[in-house]
Formats: sequence, structure tokens, C-alpha cells
Amino acid sequence: MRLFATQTSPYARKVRMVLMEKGIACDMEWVDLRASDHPALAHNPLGKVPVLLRNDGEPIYDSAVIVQFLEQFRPDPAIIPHDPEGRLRALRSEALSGGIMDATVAWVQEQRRSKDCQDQALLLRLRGKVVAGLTTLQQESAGWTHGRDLPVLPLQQIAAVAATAYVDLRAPDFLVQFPDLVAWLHSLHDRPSVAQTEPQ
Ligand SMILES: N[C@@H](CCC(=O)N[C@@H](CS)C(=O)NCC(=O)O)C(=O)O
Repeated sequence: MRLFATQTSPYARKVRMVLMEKGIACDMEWVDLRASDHPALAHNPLGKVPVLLRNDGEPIYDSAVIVQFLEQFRPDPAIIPHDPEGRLRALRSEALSGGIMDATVAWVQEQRRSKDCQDQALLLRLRGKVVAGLTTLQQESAGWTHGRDLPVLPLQQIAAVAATAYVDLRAPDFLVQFPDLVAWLHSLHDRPSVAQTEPQ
């Protein structure tokens, strides 16, 4: 299997962490998304990463679908609960972290435009989404068994690491009001799947 990714993509980081937590070997192909003919385009018409290329040549995207595939491919150790209610909560939490990533990515893109072209109302709206998402994520995280004490990090914690660390990388000010979430993230720092997927 081959994963097309960038070093900083939080969506790709989620998938890389799942691969590591499950012990699945996978070749990495780092992509320069600015190139007009980057290799992920051949496998995902949307040109986004991550894309997972299965051994039979079938491409899989987006990150949430890749996670589902990996859970089927290597069911043990499981990162998603088997009971329907637990599964629903895990997938909802993954979607919440995904939404935090989406809003942060959009905020970064708007922020990179020249000052006089920036849409201040949009920036505020996106910031509001990130903060609202982090508020719920911090509340959810209070009920988690700490990942430090678990042999395998569950999906909701993997997704939360990727989302929170991405906000920390691109918009650290947004995290000031979430000390518990930041402390939780830092306490997982030594876990191999966290340490080895940190943006370079
Ligand atoms: N919903 C997608 C989002 C993937 C995504 O937006 N990836 C970004 C990198 S962080 C990307 O490839 N952007 C390039 C583009 O949109 O052309 C997923 O979960 O995989």
C-alpha cells in the first residue's frame, strides 16, 4: 500500500497515526500540492491528500473512508468500538475533529491573502467554528480514558490529536482558552504514533 500525503496535512496525519497504531506497513509518497501535476491527482480527481493506493491499485479517499478501510483491513487492534452507540460517538467525534481541521485550513488560506483582500467577516466566522468545535472536543475529552493508559489509541483520540495539533501549528492563539485539551495533547507527546507524525 502507498499513502500520498503531505507532512503538515492533519487529515493525512490522522491516517498515518491509524496505520502506526494498527501496525500496518505502508509506503509514503510526499506530495507537493502546489505542483500542477502532483502524483495524488492521478488517483484522486479532487487532487487532495491523503489518498491510499491499495495493493490492487484501487485508490481510497478521503481520510474518513481510508480509516474505515484500514479498520476492515486490520480489525485487530480495533480503533472503533463495535457496539452501535460507541461506534456512532466515535465517528461523530472524528467528524467534529475533521470540521475543526476544515475551518482551520480555510482560516489559514484566507489569512494568507494580502491584508486588503481578506474577508474579515469570514475570518471571524471561521475562528468561531474552530473555537466552538474545540469547546465540544475539550468537553468530550474529559470523558475519555487517557490515551496514555491505552494500548491502542481510539479513533476519536487520534482525530483529536491531529486536529488540535494542527490548530496549534497554524493558529496557536485559538488554543489559549483550551488548557485541558492542550495538556492532554502534550501528555501524548511521547507516544510513537504522535511523535513520529509531527509536522516537520
Ligand atoms: N475531507 C478530506 C480533506 C482533505 C484535504 O482537504 N486535504 C488538503 C491538505 S490538508 C488538500 O489536499 N488540499 C489540496 C486541495 O484542496 O487542492 C479528507 O478528510 O481527506
